Amino acid sequence: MRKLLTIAVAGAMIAACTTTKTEPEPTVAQQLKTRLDSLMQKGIMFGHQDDPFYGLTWGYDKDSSDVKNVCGDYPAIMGFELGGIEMGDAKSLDSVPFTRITEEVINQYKRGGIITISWHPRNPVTTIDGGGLAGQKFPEGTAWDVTDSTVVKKILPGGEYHEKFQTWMQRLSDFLATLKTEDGTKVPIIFRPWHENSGSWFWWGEKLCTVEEYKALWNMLQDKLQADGFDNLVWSYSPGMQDNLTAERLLDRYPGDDRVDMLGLDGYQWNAGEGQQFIERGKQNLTVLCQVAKEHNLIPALTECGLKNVTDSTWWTSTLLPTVDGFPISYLLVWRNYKDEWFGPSPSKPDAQSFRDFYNDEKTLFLKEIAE
Ligand code: BMA
Repeated sequence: MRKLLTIAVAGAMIAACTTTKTEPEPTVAQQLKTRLDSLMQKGIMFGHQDDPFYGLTWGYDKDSSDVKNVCGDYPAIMGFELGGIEMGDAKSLDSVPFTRITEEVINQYKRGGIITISWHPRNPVTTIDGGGLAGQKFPEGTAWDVTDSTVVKKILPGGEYHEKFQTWMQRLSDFLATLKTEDGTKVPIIFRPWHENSGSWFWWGEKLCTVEEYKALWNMLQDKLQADGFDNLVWSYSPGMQDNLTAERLLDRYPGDDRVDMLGLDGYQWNAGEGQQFIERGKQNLTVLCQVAKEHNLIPALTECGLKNVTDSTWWTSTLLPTVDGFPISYLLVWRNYKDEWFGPSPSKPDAQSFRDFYNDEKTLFLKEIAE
């Protein structure tokens, strides 16, 4: 009897344990990852940098977008750039007021779209303290200033500029904290710092720091933002496209499976006649990207791409679509429509029809097809 009672009590305890055990609520970032995974089954999302701020024929109107003005729908993904926030500037390096960036991030979230953020922080060693670009000639002091090849080392713990960079990271953190709705809901963000590190045009580029220093840089920023409570960031690691990319090459500075959620590539076509090379290189790179992403349980994406000034009027359907066709990537994002250098469509340009055909293709996803 006593034995029976013991068994009954033990059984009840086990039952109580299993029924009361609750799964922890998924974080905002985990929820975005789940959404990205399921959207990937539907198609490839289209993204555009700085989409709601300015276009080729307008600037700072409300509810405008060159993409929407061409095809009637917003991009599924909008890219936003935070370069300048580290200085405490009011406007980004691309002249967008940070208050407007906060507004448009929230607008895109509320309409059911997805947000990705890049950051081209100035060079903390060569930049003039507190002085913006005053008196400095481009690229002096900018992210593209590679005159000092030991910047990363100098901002890591123990480095001469470590404290200065901590202030810069704090300013970034303070801005990210503004990305929430009125009821305090944090906006999910794909965050893509220290990108294109396989090239050497940014101060964090390949020839400017060792593998260990690069990883320490990644970890320093990630640890800081995690300590500040940002569980709404999906971390995207995005080197550049390369000729004959290999898995080893793609991963040679990879911060690790516990630190990365998305694996991206950035790759451009610079001249009209080079579409075939873009397709071939793109397919080769995407093959490796998708394979590695699968093995490491990462979400693959073409995190930046485009043809400079869209000088081929059929580019969207003759080049971009065949490049990505058949690859299970989450999204592709074309860079901003700046008057001197643009990558998106515009109603005022001859590629508008090709873009509408691209929009109508069943593989591409725009806002209306992803909004819940
Ligand atoms: C580059 C160019 C620059 C811009 C930077 C950050 O590719 O578009 O003009 O400042 O991105 O957005």
